[in-house]
Amino acid sequence: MRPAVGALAAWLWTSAALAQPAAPQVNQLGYLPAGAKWAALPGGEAADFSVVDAATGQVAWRGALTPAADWPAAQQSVRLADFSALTRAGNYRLRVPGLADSPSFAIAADAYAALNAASIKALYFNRAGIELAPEHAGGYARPGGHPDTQVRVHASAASPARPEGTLISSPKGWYDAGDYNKYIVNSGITSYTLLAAYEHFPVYFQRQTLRLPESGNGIPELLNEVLWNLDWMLSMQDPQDGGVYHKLTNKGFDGNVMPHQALAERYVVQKSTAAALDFAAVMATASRVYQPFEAQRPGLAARMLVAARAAWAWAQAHPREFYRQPADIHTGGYDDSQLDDEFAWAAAELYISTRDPAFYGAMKPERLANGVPSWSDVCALAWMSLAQHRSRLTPEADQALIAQRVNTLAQQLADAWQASPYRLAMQTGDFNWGSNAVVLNQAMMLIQGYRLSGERRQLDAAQSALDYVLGRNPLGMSMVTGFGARSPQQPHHRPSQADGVDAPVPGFIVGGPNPGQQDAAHCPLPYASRAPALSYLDHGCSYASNEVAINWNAPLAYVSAALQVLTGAPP
Ligand code: G3I
Ligand code: 9MR
Repeated sequence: MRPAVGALAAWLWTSAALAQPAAPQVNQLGYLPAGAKWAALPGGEAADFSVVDAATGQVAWRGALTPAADWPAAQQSVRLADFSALTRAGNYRLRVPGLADSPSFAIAADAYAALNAASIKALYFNRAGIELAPEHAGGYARPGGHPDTQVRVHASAASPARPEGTLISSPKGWYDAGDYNKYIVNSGITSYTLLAAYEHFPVYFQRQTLRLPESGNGIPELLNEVLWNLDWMLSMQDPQDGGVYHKLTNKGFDGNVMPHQALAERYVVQKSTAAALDFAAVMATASRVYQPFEAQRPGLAARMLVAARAAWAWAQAHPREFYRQPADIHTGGYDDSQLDDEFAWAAAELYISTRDPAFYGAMKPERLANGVPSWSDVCALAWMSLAQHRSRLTPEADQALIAQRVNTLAQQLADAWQASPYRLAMQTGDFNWGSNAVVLNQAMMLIQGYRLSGERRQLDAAQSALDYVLGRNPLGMSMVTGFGARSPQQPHHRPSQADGVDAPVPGFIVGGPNPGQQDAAHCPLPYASRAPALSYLDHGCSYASNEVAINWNAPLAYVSAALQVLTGAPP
């Protein structure tokens, strides 16, 4: 895509927009007829708002704005407009005297269906080791890159059967993000979140079509896409001992080139406890999800469970093999030295899939907290799976504890949402690297609460989170490439930057506002603001606020599908 001019224009636009916010902020894709509908705007004089038909200008709804209140995350005074009771399908704009009209948005029964499909298709666009053919990729077709059939065992990963320099084959998988490396820890939470989406909403995904190379093979599209990554993950296990390499990587990050032009030597690096446990959890989960597809992939489900047990056994024997980046490796770390949550998550998934109570005990459930998940904190994934499978657990499982952990977190998030001047559970300190995914993982946990309790407030708070990433934010932009009236144009994503196509690869959510600004020294333009919720730069340089990543797309896929399915028919 073309860099400088667009970026400068975007920066000027952002600066101007920050100086004088021009329009009410809405979910630029729109709202479900029966869903909550909130818009936001800066503090000011007007008392009322209207929702007008986008074509005719006819007023469809009038309401009162909430009083102005300070929202510390944006260091701004904000007001809200609630038009949840408007349920008639159509295309609308929000109008407030003294401001420009909002971008147009829909109220539609399928408001998030295309977004959901694109959020999964984005992972296809990030597949390693395969040509993207025009019939599947359209204008984003490209040659294959990184076959990874001849990968060297790095010194840190050497073992008697595989000494340093041994060549192994570890093809397929998704590129992690804007870079071209493949990391087990981040692949783990990503694959799991998508498998959970399928376990929770199977009918929705059985009906979805994505135009993948595998389409029509009898496996639902989402599961076809995830399988591309699971096949890679399986090849990252050392068959000799069950250990799992932490990552498959170059020594340093590639330049801004297309996959087939990136020819640096690839390595598998250090077996780690975190990789083994995340691998065990995902393979245990996958063994139950793919079990019905024995005809399509004979033996796969059983092989996955064997692989999960072997990785678990390795982790028991090597409980403190924390990842330590070797001196000659400079790519992403995903290093974590607090692994109680990883142990518990792997134990939970093995328990659910095997029904062996010993795994329930290994979870140490009474000591296991719950919290919004991230690549480094996976305790929530254990509770989420236990709640999903609660009616099929053995008597050892503490049903009250499972419900309590899920509900307590959802209530805390719903309380924070209700108390927030912006109606967002995010606290100022939650805005860090990948903040858009923090918002969406909060929503995923609110949805777990709603699925147990049916408490409407939790669903509404999750809706607010999706609204936020789709444009009801103080930047006034949708954070998903190709979706909404204003969306990221210059993501830190090597294919988007090197493919010669103006528009970025669609369906990716960018990391979002991050006051850490760790990339500032690499950027030719300054961020327009330091305020946590405004600290964002739509420029290819900005890997700390404008990169894409598979683990950020996964909760987007989960939440958009969940709201489609759960919000129901209009009252
Ligand atoms: O959680 C702490 C918080 O407690 C603290 O207050 C705050 C203050 O700095 O930091 C928070 O931690 C941040 C963490 O992200 C949150 O997840 C770290 O500062 C920040 O450095 C860390 O960034 C990670 C980044 O890699 C750099 O290591 C991101 O999580 C992670 O998503 C990102 O992942 C990269 C891969 O390494 C390489 N591929 C691209 C991918 C996406 O950018
Ligand atoms: O492209 C890299 C991105 O995927 C990572 O998230 C980020 C942080 O590890 O690093 C990026 O690479 C940058 C490197 O760290 C410093 N030199 C500039 C690179 C981006 O062009």
